[in-house]
Amino acid sequence: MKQIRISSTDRVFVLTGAGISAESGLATFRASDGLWAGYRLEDVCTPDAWERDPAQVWKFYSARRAAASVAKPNPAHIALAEMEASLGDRYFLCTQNVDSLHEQAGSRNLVHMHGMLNQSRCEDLCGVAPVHDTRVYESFDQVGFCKCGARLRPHIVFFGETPLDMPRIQSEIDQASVMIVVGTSGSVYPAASFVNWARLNKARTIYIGPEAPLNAGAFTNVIEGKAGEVLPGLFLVE
Ligand code: BV8
Repeated sequence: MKQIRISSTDRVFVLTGAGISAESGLATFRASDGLWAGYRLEDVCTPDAWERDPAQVWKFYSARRAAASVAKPNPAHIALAEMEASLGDRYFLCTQNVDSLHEQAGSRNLVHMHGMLNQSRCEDLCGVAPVHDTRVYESFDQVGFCKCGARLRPHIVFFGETPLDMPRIQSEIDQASVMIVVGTSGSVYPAASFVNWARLNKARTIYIGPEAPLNAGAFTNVIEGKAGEVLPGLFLVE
């Protein structure tokens, strides 16, 4: 595989999706045996779902916590952490994933734009910060309460809710000369628009995954393959 140069002046923005965690054993969303195969989005990942059946939402996210608790970073997570170590503050990682595999691999300068499995937050957004919470709730009556008395919910961005850290993400995209997107179908916005924003700034845009994403046309390079096999050694950082 021909290596892709990262020059001494390049600034890199990386976006990852569920595909980068697939080789760590975590299900993606839209694969035939994926997360959504067992659930309807509307039943587990919307504010209405939370209002209507919070127990079902916690059942879904508790199962995700259990799966994530035994997953380990794969060579793709490690390759990105090594790229960050080489580039320092010329590297930024935005993940759509809610697992902590990037952190476990050594990534430091990152945001989780759709939240994190290992945190819970006040359902009323009372102002109390999200709390570290890895509990796998067997039943809804085990779910704790916020200091304000409201129920705790997963610290997850549901459909219809505003993604986290958007001002920081926008600023990093505006400064990036290279955008690397790994393992995402390009089906959810605004994440699927990031590549278009990068192209507006004349950035090189590279996609890595086994099948072309829905927004494949916006990429200067589409490299087909599994992230854990293709990413290590793909980029030559000068
Ligand atoms: C918002 C929660 C306003 C955490 C998630 C019409 C047009 C534009 C927008 C909309 C629209 N209609 C509705 C919207 C808005 C909506 C949206 O996009 N809906 C979709 C369905 C059309 N978006 C929202 O509501 C968002 N909020 O828009 O607010 C706003 C906008 C801008 C600024 C301020 C406010 C909030 C969306 C967040 C929803 N929460 N997750 C969780 O449960 O995990 S979304 C969830 O699905 C993920 O977080 C991720 O973002 C998304 C897509 O999943 P992927 O990661 O791409 O996974 P998928 O299974 O789809 O694909 C896996 C890929 O991996 C595949 O391509 C596969 O080939 C590849 N792969 C497989 N194996 C490997 C691999 N790749 C590499 N290596 C491998 N081994």
